Amino acid sequence: MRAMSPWLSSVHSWWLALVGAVLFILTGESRPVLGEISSPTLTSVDQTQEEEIVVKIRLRQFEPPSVTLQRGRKIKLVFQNLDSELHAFVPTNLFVGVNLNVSGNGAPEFTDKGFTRVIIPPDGRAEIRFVPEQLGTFQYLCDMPGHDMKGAIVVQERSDR
Ligand SMILES: [Cu+2]
Repeated sequence: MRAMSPWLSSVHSWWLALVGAVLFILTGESRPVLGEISSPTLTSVDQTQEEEIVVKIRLRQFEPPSVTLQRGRKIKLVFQNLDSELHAFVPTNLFVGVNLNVSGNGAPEFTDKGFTRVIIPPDGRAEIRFVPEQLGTFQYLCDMPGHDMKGAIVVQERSDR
């Protein structure tokens, strides 16, 4: 037998699940075969779904001051500036070697070390999409002159597996 491509093999297992469901319906086997079928489906949906976490910036403070992300899970981290002045999100180490996407109406800055900060206008927002890979606590700050603003991003092991 020929080796199956990953795509074919996922179609293959999906097909097996479908056959299982049909057999269940036809034979009326007692306990929920459906539960066994739906759990792999949920897992695959979960892997593509991103989690959204919003940090509000109000009165020169990050709210909440600490957020927790799960390693390996797609995240959309949103900074929402509710003040009438500029703020910046300046990460330390969290994004070293990490692919990310910055959207919103902020002004992101990149150097040869990667993403270094994003300046967020009054009533503006910055959205950072990435997959955290490194465990730990990562401090961040706002480096606007006179602003003493700090926050933390905690990356922990996924709890759902
Ligand atoms: Cu600030």
